Amino acid sequence: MKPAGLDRVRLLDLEPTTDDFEAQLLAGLRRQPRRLPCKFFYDSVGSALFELICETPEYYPTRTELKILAEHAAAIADFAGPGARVVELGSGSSRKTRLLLDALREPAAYVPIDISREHLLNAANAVADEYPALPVMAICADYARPLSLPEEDGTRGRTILFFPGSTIGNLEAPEAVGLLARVGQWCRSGDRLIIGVDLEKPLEVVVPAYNDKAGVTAAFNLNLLARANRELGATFDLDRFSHEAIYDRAHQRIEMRLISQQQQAAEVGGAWFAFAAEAVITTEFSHKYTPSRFQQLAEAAGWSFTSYWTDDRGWFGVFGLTWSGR
Ligand code: AVJ
Repeated sequence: MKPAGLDRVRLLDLEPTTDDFEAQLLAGLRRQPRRLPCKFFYDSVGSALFELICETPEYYPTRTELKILAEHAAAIADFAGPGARVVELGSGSSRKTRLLLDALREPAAYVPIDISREHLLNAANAVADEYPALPVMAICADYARPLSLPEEDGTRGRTILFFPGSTIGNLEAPEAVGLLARVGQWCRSGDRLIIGVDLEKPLEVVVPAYNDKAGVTAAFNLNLLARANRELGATFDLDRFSHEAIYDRAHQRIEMRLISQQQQAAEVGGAWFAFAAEAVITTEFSHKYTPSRFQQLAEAAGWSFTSYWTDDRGWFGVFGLTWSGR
């Protein structure tokens, strides 16, 4: 049986491909230091593991951001204005979106964009079910690559880019500026960006968030190699790599790594890679900003600072930005 609402979700599938995974995995293993792009975490296993990370007691960002969105929903909706078309980057489970949609006045459409097709469709269908009057157009794509949005139809309010989760923190500053400038191209002057950003805070809070006791983050990290084995026939021995997450003070970021526990080799796409004992593969950066450093970054991309919402402890920031670039 088809889930209700399935007919109402239009899918634009730009097929973020697996050859992309193979090519980028090979390139990342060939360079020194070795580094793999974190977007490949999110196959269906990885997306499910990420949802579990959000439930761990240590991982504060999701629940802190949800609280901010719930508490300031009315102000955020005012900032968005009536008749908004909500375009979400990396929509995941769309849980945060509901808080926004509930507060908005007559949203014109919901356009979730995600790299993980199954996850995207499930979330888009659930939203379509719950908001019967809302047109939903799901886009399966890697938004880190050039992408033009389908034309919207006629009369509407603003385009609201919704980018929660502090995913922007996974990029290094120049790439982050590039992405925010690029998505600005979807906007007219006066359109909005509502973006969640994880902030600097005591390391006793940050570091455990990436080293949860139950080992969910470790499983999420190792899934990158497991995925390579599943999809590309790679031969990583998952028992001989371990998860590590350290805080790099010089760069104000968490760095997640996979560490080879012994000397070993693995085959990927016909090529062999040798790993010394303790060899490091960096798999993710997660930058922590101060509000003013993030504001500068957004302004460098053509967004002007309009509003800011945070929690009691100032752990996480939701920025309301206005497109002023061209
Ligand atoms: C949701 C991508 C921002 O960097 O905190 C969670 C991903 N990695 N635990 C983050 C993640 C390890 C997360 N982002």
